[in-house]
Amino acid sequence: MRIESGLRHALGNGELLLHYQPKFSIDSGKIIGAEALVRWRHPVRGLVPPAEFIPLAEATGLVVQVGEWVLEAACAQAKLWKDAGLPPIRLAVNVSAREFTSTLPGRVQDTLTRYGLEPSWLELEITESTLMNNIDRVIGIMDRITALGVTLSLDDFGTGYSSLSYLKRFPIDTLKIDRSFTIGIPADANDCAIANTIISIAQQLKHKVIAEGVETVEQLAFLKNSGCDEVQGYLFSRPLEADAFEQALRENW
Ligand code: G
Ligand code: G
Ligand code: MN
Ligand code: NA
Repeated sequence: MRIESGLRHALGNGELLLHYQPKFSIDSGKIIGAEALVRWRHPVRGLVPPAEFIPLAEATGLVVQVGEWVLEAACAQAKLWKDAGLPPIRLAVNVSAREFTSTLPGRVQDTLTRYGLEPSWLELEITESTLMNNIDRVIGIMDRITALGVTLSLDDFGTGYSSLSYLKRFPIDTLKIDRSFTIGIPADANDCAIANTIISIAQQLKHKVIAEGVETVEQLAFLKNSGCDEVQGYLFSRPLEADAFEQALRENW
């Protein structure tokens, strides 16, 4: 309860901020995008990671307001980078199941318009829990979002309920291999098999595939050999403050 009222206060009080974790093309080694990750700069507790407040925000519904703030902040930042002449990248925003409603496409369009931002700058990462709602409704919202030119990626793929028969109907651009699978590469034969299977599904459905949580050169070598397109993880970069990300982008694009 205290954390809930604290979070409500944080929203109005400018205590949330975004960090940006770069995403890299395996082929070129260049930064091709970033994932925006929210943090809460708490006056007493310091920098609170999302794992400590997003689940609560999801349970209380506050995640809708958090999500509104995140989309706004991410687009504002992308606009600053664009105006600074930085190379165009795709900035990914995590969207909770509770935010994935019929009002989302309009809000996305409105935000892009207000910032004068091309839709190619924005990606939404949705999780499998989003897909557990009425599937035709979800696909309708997805279609409206992709019609704007904004791409969708499927986060935490393979960790939850995912029906392969629906997967082919989703207008998604990218599948994300969850960190819980990446972690076992190359020692765990099951994790290797799962990663290879996800890559194969992505290729056959004409989606891109990114592995998250890449921490070792052995993982990178395996993923490259398996045909994975993109990587994200501590081997390359932790989530960075905006200035540090901008610096990384200038150096490695
Ligand atoms: O940055 P960190 O690894 O602590 O993030 C933990 C999790 O919190 C992420 O896996 C992500 O799913 C979630 N998360 C981070 N930022 C956001 C956000 O802006 N919105 C939502 N809904 N979830 C987020
Ligand atoms: O749930 P989601 O995948 O959106 O969140 C990504 C989270 O994973 C972020 O909080 C980020 O800080 C964390 N993360 C990113 N890369 C790595 C990594 O290579 N190793 C570990 N252990 N965590 C990572
Ligand atoms: Mn994510
Ligand atoms: Na994930």
